[in-house]
Amino acid sequence: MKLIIGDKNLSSWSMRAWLVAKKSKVPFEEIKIYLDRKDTKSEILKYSPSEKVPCLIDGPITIWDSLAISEYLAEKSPHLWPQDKAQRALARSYACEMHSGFPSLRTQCSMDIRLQMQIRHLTPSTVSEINRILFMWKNALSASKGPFLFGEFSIADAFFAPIVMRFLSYGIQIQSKSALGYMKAIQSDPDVKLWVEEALKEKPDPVIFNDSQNTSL
Ligand SMILES: N[C@@H](CCC(=O)N[C@@H](CS)C(=O)NCC(=O)O)C(=O)O
Repeated sequence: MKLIIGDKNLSSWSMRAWLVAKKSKVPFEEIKIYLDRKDTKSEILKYSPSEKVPCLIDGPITIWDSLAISEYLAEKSPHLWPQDKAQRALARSYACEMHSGFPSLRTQCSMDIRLQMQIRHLTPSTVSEINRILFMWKNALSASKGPFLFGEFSIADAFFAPIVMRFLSYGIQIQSKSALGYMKAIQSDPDVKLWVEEALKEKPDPVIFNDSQNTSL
């Protein structure tokens, strides 16, 4: 299998699929395409018809979108979802809500693992999305007793791992004890650690500004 991903520092959807692939225990080759460069789109298009990463290639099968990739891998490695039917349904709801939701948080606090700051202003919709996430985490963790949302690491945790990265980068003040414990568990996971280590090693391209009007890359 080949997994096509974006920068480890920036690509939250790649991080989700990559964590699921690691936890699946199915060996894979990783192909990294740096985002926001002149040739990003054409490079991604060599593999992914959606022009987005992540994309998984398994022989003749191409799967794009982090959730589709996760479900594909869960067919090979059923331990990626909880065993219990009701828990599995709940874990899927968590992952799907993450996949389709939280637009304000994703826009205002995009993943940037190298970034360390204290954000001064959060929009009301970002605040309410953060509170929703904390409420979801509290409910799952109080039922499972942790360390992960449904006990063992599942696809739901892979989907929330980039949220933990954002909370850390933007200095989001979390008071919930269970959320702090969960964030520690995510940070201490060996695969998350490896992703973060590799993100820290990436060298961003310097951005050169100029005074011609309306030029981008
Ligand atoms: N819904 C998609 C979103 C994928 C996505 O937006 N990927 C971004 C990187 S995190 C991308 O490929 N951007 C490249 C571009 O827009 O040029 C998923 O879950 O995989």
